[in-house]
Amino acid sequence: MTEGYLFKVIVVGDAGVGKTSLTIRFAHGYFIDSYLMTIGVDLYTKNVDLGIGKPVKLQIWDTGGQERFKKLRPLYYKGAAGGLLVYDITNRNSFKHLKDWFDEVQKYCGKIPLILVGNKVDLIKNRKVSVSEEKRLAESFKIPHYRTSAKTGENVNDVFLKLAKFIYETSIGGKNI
Ligand code: G3D
Ligand code: MG
Repeated sequence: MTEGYLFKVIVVGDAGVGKTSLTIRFAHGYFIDSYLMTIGVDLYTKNVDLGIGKPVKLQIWDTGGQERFKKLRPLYYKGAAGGLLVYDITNRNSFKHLKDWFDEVQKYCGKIPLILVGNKVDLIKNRKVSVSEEKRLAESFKIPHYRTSAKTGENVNDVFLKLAKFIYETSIGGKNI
């Protein structure tokens, strides 16, 4: 009998956009497992309640600042059930590079559930990406879009929960545990 689900979640985007901060903000206070740290990946796990009567565990893989380290990629992407595509709303380049990140995820993982995440919304006054640009990109990727702040916590839980639901509903990559 199925007792629950385990979803591997990846968080991709340029260095400095806040991937580690978002992950730690979400997983804070829960068991942190860093056994892959030596190969440049930190692993965080957190249970989420999707109201489905079975536990869902998110296992979040965070690169240890080696976003562009090619050798790590196959391992990092292998078996990912879904992911966050993160940019920094105050950094135009991080937005421009999203297409590359999107293509890379598709190359290694196929069509897994993804969410577009504009982080650092607490710095909205310094935004360098317009609402219409964000909207257009999310539409072209056909994925939902959120703005978050790892600093204030705004939308952080929601975005991971939304992704967990999205993965569950599409039932791709969920493993029984
Ligand atoms: P990364 O894992 O994608 O490389 P980090 O990004 O989580 O290491 O964050 C990079 C920097 O951005 C950090 O600042 C971090 O504190 C900051 N940061 C992350 N999320 C937010 C946010 O939501 N709002 C604001 N204002 N800052 C954020 P430092 O100064 O340590 O480089
Ligand atoms: Mg990091």
